[in-house]
Amino acid sequence: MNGIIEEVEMDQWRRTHFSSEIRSCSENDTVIVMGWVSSIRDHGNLHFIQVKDRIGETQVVAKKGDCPDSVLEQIQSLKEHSSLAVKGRVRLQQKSPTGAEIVPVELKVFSNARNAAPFMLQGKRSSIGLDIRLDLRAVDLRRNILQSIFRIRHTLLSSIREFLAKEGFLEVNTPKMIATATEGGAALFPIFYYDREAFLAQSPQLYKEQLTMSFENVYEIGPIFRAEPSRTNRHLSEAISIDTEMAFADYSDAMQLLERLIFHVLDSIRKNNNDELNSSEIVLPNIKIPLPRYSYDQILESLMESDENVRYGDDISPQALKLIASKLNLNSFYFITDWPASIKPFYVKPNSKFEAKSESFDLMFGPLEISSGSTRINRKLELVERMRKQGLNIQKFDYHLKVFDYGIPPHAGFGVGLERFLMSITGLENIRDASLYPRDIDRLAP
Ligand code: AMO
Repeated sequence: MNGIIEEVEMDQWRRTHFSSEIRSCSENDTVIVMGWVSSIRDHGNLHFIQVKDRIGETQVVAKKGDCPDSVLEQIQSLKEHSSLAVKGRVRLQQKSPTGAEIVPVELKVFSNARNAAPFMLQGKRSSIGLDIRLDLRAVDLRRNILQSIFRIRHTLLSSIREFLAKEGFLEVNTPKMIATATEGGAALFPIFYYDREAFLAQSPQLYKEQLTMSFENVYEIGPIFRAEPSRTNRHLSEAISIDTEMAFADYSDAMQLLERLIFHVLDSIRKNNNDELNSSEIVLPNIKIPLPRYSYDQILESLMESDENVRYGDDISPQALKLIASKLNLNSFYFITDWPASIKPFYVKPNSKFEAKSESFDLMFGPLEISSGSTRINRKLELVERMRKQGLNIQKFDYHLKVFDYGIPPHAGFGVGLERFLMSITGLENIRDASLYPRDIDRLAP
């Protein structure tokens, strides 16, 4: 028979075991597993079905004579991706990939897959175009490699929360509908806010600075929105930013916090994601802290020695960063510090001795920027002066500037792009795979 299997309700059926728990059952125990079909091998009268759930995978073996004919008939029509429950007997089996398998007694198919997915589930990296996968992202996310990446992401986020809480940081959420820009270079998405124009927040920058007045150390993990007109493999229109801000600290304190945070995250992933690391090609970077630090001047000198066409005060282009990373053999995390004040946003503090430089840093991974941070200006007049120099409309920032009349402490912080951080530690080449539902200039769905 090769038709569509009747779809039924769960009714009273509930999962008794996750797939990975089958191996600790006794021979002939009756179990119910629930999940979806990740692969089917058909040898005529013998069928092997892999059933996957959120913990792992188990093998169901249906052989004529061993299981009811009605179940065998259902299995003959089963398609990969269908969602189902299998009630069966456990058979301990050395040869089975997980040491035990299930001989089915009854099957409930909840939802049949109508189509074959246009990509392989098991492949480590997919050769299918990214767009085809993203168009069917919910199914794409069933692929093993993406399962590993998003489980690693989960550890990354929980270990960051754990680390920052221990360091005395309070988790906050700041408005995402805002009145003014904060990050000069990046374009804003305008929105309608009742009868006024407003914008989606590019960064929680000004709010996190303000919150150092009352809470000293704060962090936020939330979306940032940037109208990026370019199509690169490292820009999204909506990204997740891990922002920190701390009182009574400067940029060297912020760098130390960031490198310790990275160390802690890598350590937690090593401890918690053994399965993901063993079953994929992911090789976590090994780091030692303190991370290497290069000043902007050192990078520029090195570029000039290589006849790159750069001038003091220029931003360092992606091509120049590639050149530097390969010339200095920088294939892991390092800092570039003390950037020219002229190319940093208005809130970044110029160096008190050399005004042209700023107390700032970027955290890099090879040629990829992962984070920026700095000491911030905490005096109103200085801030107004910097805003004026950058041609900003000072009146529009009135809501922010008035806070500076009430004793804001010296403060510093950084913002880490979550997707870029995940790319760097998992070796992803395209940022879109580090986001569940990426947004870019061409993509607003799914
Ligand atoms: P910056 O603009 O450098 O700094 O952003 C911080 C980090 O956010 C990530 N990021 C992005 N990731 C994907 N797509 C994008 N379009 C994108 N834009 C930024 C990067 C980047 O390093 N307020 C400061 C941070 C601070 O000083 O605290 C800021 O937003 O990884």
